[in-house]
Amino acid sequence: MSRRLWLVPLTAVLALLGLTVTRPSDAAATLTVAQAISSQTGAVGTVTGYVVGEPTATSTVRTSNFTGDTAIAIADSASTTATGSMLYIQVTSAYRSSFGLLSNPGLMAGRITVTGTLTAYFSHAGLKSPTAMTAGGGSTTPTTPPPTGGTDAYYAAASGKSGAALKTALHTIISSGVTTLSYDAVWNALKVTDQDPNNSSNVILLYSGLSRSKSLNGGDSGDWNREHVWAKSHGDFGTANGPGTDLHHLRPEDVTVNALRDNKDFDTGGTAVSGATGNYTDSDSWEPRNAVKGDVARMIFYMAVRYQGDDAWPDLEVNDSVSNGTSPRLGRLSKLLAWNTQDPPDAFERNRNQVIYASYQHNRNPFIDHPEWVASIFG
Ligand SMILES: [Ca+2]
Ligand SMILES: [Ca+2]
Repeated sequence: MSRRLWLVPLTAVLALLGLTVTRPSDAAATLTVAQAISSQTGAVGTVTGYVVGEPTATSTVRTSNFTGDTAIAIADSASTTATGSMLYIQVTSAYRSSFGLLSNPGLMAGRITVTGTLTAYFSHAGLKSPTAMTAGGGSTTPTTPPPTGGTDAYYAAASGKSGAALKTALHTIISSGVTTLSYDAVWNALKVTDQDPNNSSNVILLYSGLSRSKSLNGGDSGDWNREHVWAKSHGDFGTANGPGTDLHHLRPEDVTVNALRDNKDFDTGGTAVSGATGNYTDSDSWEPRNAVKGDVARMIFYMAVRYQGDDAWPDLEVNDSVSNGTSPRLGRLSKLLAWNTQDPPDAFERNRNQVIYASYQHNRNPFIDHPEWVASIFG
């Protein structure tokens, strides 16, 4: 018998015995929730996912008004509502004060990583007897990959279009099937979308570029908070689910720096900003540091296309002014156009676009995927 022929029956025998060949490196890999659901073997595993509720029965998961600290449900997307796509986690006494939803409702939509026994809980795919639970994705979580086959399918309806027709097509694409977040859920989402690639305990602050602990979210000096890059007073859209909670333009920023940016339009010039090296400001405008000039521009262009006044929200548009006040306008267009070219999308910006698409809102910023579309629509 040749060696080649011998290998086939060996594999078949292993399959009959219910065994699979596993390389040692695979044993330590962090599982997705989908992988954990299909691996209910009674073995110990580590799973990462987003907190989506409190299971109270096999097919019942509470998403508010939590009743206890003893169980949580996690999923691969923060907006999952189908219990079949969830893993039920037993929260034993050692972890209840930190990971129970009654005590910590702010965990909702945050990512956690848990190690324990992969076995049924509530007669549902589960993980019991945890030996480790941590907030965040763990240090080994890879960068979220782009969609299989790229984004051409997502943008199919915009193919071959330019100018106003392109804007209209993109508006429809990025406004379809969108999940909106509550303003409270934005905290945990930013801890994922803006995680420091070199330190999973931290987020990167937009203007200052500093890496700061995720746990320092808040309103005091030294904390970071939720910067609306499209200042929310420009259109006065507030923080109800909508433009005021749209992750595509919300970024972590130091509380003091955020207050200095205030609701100013963007432009070059001014004096150096204390605590945010490379940023400049004067009485009516803000100039971000070079490394995020393009990021800022693409966020603003996204908002102008996403919000067209055909829903409950104002039609946001870009103009060349820096004295827009509370009108739904933001400037300065000529500088934003230049910044988009000067600072093209990098890995961090592309990753956050993908995370927002895959795990939160299910829409993309077209100008990160196709920066050349900026000039076609706004040039
Ligand atoms: Ca950049
Ligand atoms: Ca618009």
